[in-house]
Amino acid sequence: MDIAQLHDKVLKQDRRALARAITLVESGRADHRALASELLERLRGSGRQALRIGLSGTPGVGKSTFIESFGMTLTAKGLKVAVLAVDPSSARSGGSILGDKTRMERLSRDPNAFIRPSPSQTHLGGVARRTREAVALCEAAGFDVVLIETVGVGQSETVVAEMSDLFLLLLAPAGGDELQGVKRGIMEIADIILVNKADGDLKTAAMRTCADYSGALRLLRKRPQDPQGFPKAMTVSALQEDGLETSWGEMQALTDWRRENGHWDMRRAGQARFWFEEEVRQGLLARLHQSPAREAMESLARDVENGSTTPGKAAQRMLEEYLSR
Ligand SMILES: Nc1nc2c(ncn2[C@@H]2O[C@H](COP(=O)(O)OP(=O)(O)OP(=O)(O)O)[C@@H](O)[C@H]2O)c(=O)[nH]1
Ligand SMILES: [Mg+2]
Repeated sequence: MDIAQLHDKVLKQDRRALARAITLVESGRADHRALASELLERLRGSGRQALRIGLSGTPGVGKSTFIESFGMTLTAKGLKVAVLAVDPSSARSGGSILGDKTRMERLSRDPNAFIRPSPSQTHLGGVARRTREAVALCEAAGFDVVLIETVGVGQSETVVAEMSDLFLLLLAPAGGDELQGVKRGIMEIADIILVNKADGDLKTAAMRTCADYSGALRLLRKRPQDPQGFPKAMTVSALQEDGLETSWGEMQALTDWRRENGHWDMRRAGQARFWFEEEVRQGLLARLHQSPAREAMESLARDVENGSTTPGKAAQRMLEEYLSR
């Protein structure tokens, strides 16, 4: 594979080259990893930055519908939009973005849009790196907006938030008692809560839910990266394409403020540090499962079991002899 050529084509936004580059970063093969690293290192020089928007919501809340109509709103403005997904549960069927590519029919045919199905991986750490690198590729290819979708299960929201400039939480209209259903930790990372399906019979309930969440957001601790009025909740209808322009306006207002006040750069720097540390942690963990560390671990564990050494002493030996190089 010619990395220099791939690099040039990605920079020129050649979609097939971009797809190939993403396949490369998704590969687990050692030689592919090396090529992917080289490609990413070269592309780092492009200096291009997209607005990375993380989007989370439970199954059925309308993520796909929203991405399609919101994506179309953006492409109609001449913006180039890429859609990626973090989907940690390989067990999940039907709702995956892969199946969605047919559902997001209009957007996937739009020349200004690029939709990439989520890599089929069970390990969240692996998915995180691949998605993060795919985001970097889309950025280098000159996309203005990169949407990163995840289903609201477990920690995937946090992973997506750590690679986004903005984090959107999509909710469905509900009775007030369901407010507790959204974990506090998720509320705390949301920049904008969108209560979807604010149309027809559901409109009143959506407005009530929105008011409930507005109240709940006001009770959260003030974050330095927010101007007055953020984080905020608002209603949209992805199906009827209502409120999309308004929500885009809010996203821009928030982004502009953060850029002007240094929070954009600070957040990106913090994220770069976070992912560096995370990679080191993951790399160390991986080495525990390789020879000779694996065998040493087993043998020392037996020594600890039969009392011939202490856990502390054995751990020290393990770290110094087998993981220090
Ligand atoms: N009334 C109404 N229905 C909507 C709206 N948005 C989505 N829906 C419907 O809600 C259902 C689920 O929508 P999807 O967009 O597939 O939801 P999703 O969050 O992508 O679901 P998963 O991919 O399974 O996680 C579909 O029947 C949509 O037509 C909306 O704004 N209003
Ligand atoms: Mg979907």
